[in-house]
Amino acid sequence: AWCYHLPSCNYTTWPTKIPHHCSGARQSPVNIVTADVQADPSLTTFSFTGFNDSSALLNIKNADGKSVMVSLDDSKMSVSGGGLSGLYKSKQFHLHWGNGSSSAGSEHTVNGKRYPMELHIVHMKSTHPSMTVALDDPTGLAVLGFFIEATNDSSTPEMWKNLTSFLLKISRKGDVVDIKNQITMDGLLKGVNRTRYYRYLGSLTTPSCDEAVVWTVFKDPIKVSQDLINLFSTSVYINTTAQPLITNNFRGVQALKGRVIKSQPS
Ligand code: BO1
Ligand code: ZN
Repeated sequence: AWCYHLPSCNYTTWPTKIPHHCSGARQSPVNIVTADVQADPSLTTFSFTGFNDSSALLNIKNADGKSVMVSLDDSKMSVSGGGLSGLYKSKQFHLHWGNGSSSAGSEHTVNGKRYPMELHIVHMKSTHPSMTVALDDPTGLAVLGFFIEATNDSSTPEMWKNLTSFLLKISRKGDVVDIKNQITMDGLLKGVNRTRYYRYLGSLTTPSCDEAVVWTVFKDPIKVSQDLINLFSTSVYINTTAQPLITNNFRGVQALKGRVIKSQPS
């Protein structure tokens, strides 16, 4: 088993314990060095379908004591454009965060800067019959990553209060709560410029680290109040409430190994 909180099972051990994938040539996350990013005119704007549909967010779960995950209705939510080939259906989103006292919780970094949190919306290429098949395709998944930056309450999108109000109900591993018709993806992404992003080919950031992900990391962060950010590191546990809280559930940055990160021409 792997973990985030113990040296004996954290991400520094994954490459040896899970050698098939976690030590490959296109691992994620990475540090984005903005001076090395290359312009790519094929990186057009995205089309987002169902991001305004509150019935597309099904439930919120303490996902295996590793993260908080919202399941998405892939018959209602999808993305296309953005330099992706074809349609990718939305499966789930989840979050990565720190330990509350430090402001470091994101997986990707920009010029070495780590944000307090990162949100990942996981998509699967619509032509694939299953996740197993998609994970064998170098572009089978598209993950949209959004940094979360701490701000004062007044600019926090209202929808983050709705989302975080469920955290105390999913304290224990496996806990799940229905959230249908209460939250929209657009509401959580309110105020974020979704036209400027980084693009590179990478992997899942957790075991089995499959190298099947077209990564999009948006430049503009979501602004969420520090109080609401702190609820993640103080509400959800790795197992029961007698065990540690889920904190610092991010992987360290991986070597680019010759990869080039792209962005739109300015
Ligand atoms: S991430 O976005 O790179 N942090 C990431 C990490 C792990 C997964 C997805 C995204 N795991 C996969 C599971 C599949 C599952 C799929 C969608 O997520 O390996 O079994 O179907 O939920
Ligand atoms: Zn993730």
